[in-house]
Amino acid sequence: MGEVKPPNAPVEHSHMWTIFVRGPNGEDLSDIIKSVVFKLHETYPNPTRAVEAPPFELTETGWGEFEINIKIHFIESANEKPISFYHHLRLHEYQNQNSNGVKLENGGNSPEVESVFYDEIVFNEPNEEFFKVLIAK
Ligand code: SLL
Repeated sequence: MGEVKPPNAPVEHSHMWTIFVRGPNGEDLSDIIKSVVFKLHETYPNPTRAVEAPPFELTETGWGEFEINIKIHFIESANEKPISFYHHLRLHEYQNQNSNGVKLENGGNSPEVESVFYDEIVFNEPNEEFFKVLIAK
């Protein structure tokens, strides 16, 4: 976190992190997604966080490693079951290093690390209304 550490963040929190669900080009998916529920490690206050509007993302501070459960609820008219999966968060001290693990001279601590997964959701036999929404994208 360095100097951006929020004044109310507990001392043991080493990182600020953001988790998000978005289109492959960063596009807003609110015409397809109604809400995204992120279930955080049980040590967080109110660990079940529902994001009901875009951007479907959440920023927190923390430490260590833990799984985040992500549940995507689709728009009501789609009549599709929510999908649920996990993202493993690793909050450690990352350093710029080459492929042999040798630290780079000008590296130092990298201020930001990204771990982004691309996935494709296939809707089998979507209803007519949802089909129109999907092909309009
Ligand atoms: C670990 N098993 O030891 C994990 C636990 C828990 C992280 C990590 C926030 C809440 C708090 C938080 O980051 N919890 O203030 O504890 O790596």
